[in-house]
Amino acid sequence: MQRPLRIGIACYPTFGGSGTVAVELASALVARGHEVHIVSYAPPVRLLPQRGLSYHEVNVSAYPLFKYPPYEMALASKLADLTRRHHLDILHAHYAVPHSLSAVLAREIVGRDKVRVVTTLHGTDVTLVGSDPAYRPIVEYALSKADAVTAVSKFLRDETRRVIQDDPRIRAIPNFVDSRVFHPGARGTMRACVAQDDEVVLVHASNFRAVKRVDDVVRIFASVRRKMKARLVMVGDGPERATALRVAEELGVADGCLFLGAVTDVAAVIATGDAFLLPSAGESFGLAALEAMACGVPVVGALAGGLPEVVRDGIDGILEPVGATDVMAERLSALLLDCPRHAAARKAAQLRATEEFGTDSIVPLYEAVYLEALNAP
Ligand code: GMT
Repeated sequence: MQRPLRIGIACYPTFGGSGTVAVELASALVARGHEVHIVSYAPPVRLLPQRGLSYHEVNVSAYPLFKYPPYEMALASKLADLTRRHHLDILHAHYAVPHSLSAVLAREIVGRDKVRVVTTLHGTDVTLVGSDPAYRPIVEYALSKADAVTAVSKFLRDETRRVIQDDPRIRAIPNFVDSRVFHPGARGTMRACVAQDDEVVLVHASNFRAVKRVDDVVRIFASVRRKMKARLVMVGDGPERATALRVAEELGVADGCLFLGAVTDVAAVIATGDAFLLPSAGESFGLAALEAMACGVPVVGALAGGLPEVVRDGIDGILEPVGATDVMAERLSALLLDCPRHAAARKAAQLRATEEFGTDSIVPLYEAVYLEALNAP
């Protein structure tokens, strides 16, 4: 890096996904000497105190006329104000809707000679929300006006080029994992709290939206449990939690399911797993799967979206078509009963996560994008 940069990051504060990537990136950038300002409507869940990293809250004023308070305008004003006060070089928007538009507006307010805009696409901001006619024109506009656009997988890059705009500037930068936090050593601390010694532990972590197919998670667990003593640990919460509970009761396995909600030490819980289940209908990347792999936990998932760019079928996990829960469970049971093969999958998962998706390999790619955006005509 030529010189330390001053970077504003706009993101969602919620559990998992794009907010996590934004915060982890901010922390890694600060560790590399940059100054980072995170902007959101609430403190992001994984944000920890760190010198050089500050948090700024967007306040959306209520007014009787506003049925829909204009958050994107308040965010744009905040970003413009921060750019002026802290002489920001880069505004980095995570998740296109509405952050990319707000960042472009802020740049228009302060001038392109002062700050440049980078947008990182995370998934449904393209595949679902971004392609909705209600938002599509604005996403297309904001992306075309950004100085650089990245997507978290090749799948999402190609999907954006297919669905939103065929812009060759869009490049893939995969998500990354901090192996000081997610590592196999975290396993010992919580394993005894979630299961007995002779039980196999299957873990799932998500925001329990329909796309995660949490009912499939329970189905896989129920099939595995017919062959061995097992426990299912469910991390997170969301709209499909009741569905997962209902299916568990219907299949007679509710007593083996542990719904933990939003835990603070995600790494310690994920590391208790003998396998991680992520049979989503589509994942642009699957950050939770990568975090599990870094903990030495093989992944069982669906052959969809960007997950095959992370998990290698038959090496560090099992990938089958969406909804093929019987085959997933059959292959997983065979793996769990074959100790040497399971140990090899654990090792392969951990090596892949740390060697291919480590913080030190990926964060410089973002620094290069920042430089390119700054040097663009
Ligand atoms: O696109 C979403 O569903 C939201 C986003 C989030 O903020 O949770 O998740 C996406 O971004 C993650 C981080 O880049 C990816 O690991 C997830 O695969 C992706 N989710 C989906 O594509 C469903």
